Amino acid sequence: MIRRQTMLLAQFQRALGKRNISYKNLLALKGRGFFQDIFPDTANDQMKALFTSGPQTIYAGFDPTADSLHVGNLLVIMGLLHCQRAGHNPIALVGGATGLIGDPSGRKTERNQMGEMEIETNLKSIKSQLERVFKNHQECLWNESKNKKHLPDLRVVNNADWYVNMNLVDFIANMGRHFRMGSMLSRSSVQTRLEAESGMSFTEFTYQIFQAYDWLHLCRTYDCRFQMGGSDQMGNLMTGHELISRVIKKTVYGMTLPLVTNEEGDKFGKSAGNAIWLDEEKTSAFALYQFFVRMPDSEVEKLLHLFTFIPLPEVEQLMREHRREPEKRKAQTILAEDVTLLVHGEKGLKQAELITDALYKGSVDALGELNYEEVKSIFAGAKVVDILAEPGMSMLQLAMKAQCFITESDATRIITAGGFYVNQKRVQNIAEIITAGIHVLKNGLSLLRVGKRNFYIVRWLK
Ligand code: YSA
Repeated sequence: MIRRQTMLLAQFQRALGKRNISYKNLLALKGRGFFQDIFPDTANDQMKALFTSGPQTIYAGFDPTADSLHVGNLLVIMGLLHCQRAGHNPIALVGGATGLIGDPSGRKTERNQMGEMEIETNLKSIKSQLERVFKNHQECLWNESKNKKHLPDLRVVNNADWYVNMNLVDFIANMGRHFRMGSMLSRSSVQTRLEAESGMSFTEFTYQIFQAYDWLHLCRTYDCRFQMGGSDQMGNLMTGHELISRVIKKTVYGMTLPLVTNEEGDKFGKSAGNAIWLDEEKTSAFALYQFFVRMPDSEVEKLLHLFTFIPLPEVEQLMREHRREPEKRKAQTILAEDVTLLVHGEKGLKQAELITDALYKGSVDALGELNYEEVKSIFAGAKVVDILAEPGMSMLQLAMKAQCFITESDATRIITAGGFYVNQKRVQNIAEIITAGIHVLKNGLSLLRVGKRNFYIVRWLK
């Protein structure tokens, strides 16, 4: 019930455009806990002047090391979305070239080399995920008429495009001389690896050169003076800053975001156990929703700041309400709704809510809205039985036909004792007649349960 209410509230707020907070001066995002570091150190005033003088171009990069982005990457996407909301031009770079090299940042060992085919497949999915999230954001979390502002387009670029025809000798001869060995060796990504037993390959050592040159290329092509990335990207950003100041004498600015971690301090990412992916096939809308609904109270305020566009005073109000009745998980529910909307759109959120209702609220309506495949995937391990619909069938007959019990006396004893459920509702009368609409769902299925977790899916044949 509470979720229904918060859903209505959320829809109402969205309709009003209340969540349409936007920060023209992106530095104001500091108030939401967005930036870990901004450099150069002296940049605040210059950056503010640029942000408020007109549209700027900001980029962040994603390497195709897996076939999907994950919730950790979503923070960087949130950063780009804030840029877009403020009227700046976001660029998402996908690393067709850098993916082949492998970023050593934040890693203790060298990555296994990836094949070009694998990279190609991963690039495609990452690109379409980025586009989907930006589309969902525009459709579900941005109110154009209220803001009287059209969102600038997202530009997706692939760095393989500018390396593919590049001549190696020219590159080393012309660009190589601008990179200083001292600076490159001082990066913590390099230091950590040089100290480790396995050391560092030359390939990995060159990674920062490519990320730096990308920025130079984007700066020349799109006047892109800002780069964002997680805090593990700091060294790569600094190499870019140094290169650009040497080659085109322009000041560029780096913004790093804190690495989001769980309560135990493990980074949200693909290696931390149960990764939460943005790809629906790998993490369903329901699983993503539940991941955020289950967030501990200690994390939820921080995540509302980072992963929603709810204005800070509203977050405070929400947290006050939440602290009065924490058991209702109102703050977590709103967080889960907004993230699910962003990643999977209205349809995904509806689906996640229906499944939640079906599972935890015993809602017959919700169960009936799901198709057979969905019911089967939620109640994985349930036995599926096909039963011919015959008028006047009793509960006992149904239970026996579905093979829920071995003998009729077992069935009678367990059903009357309250251990039998049809569509998540307890049934104790063995003589009750099976009735469409009550026992047979809109989707032509019935879900039977014996005890806590023995599920049976009945497909009614006509
Ligand atoms: C960037 C710029 C270029 O010109 C070329 C390539 C790149 C990609 C970059 N070197 C990289 O490897 N990024 S990544 O694919 O590992 O991650 C994408 C972004 O998500 C990075 O900014 C990373 O810091 C961020 N990220 C990953 N897990 C995170 C996180 N941010 C916050 N919290 C987490 N848990």
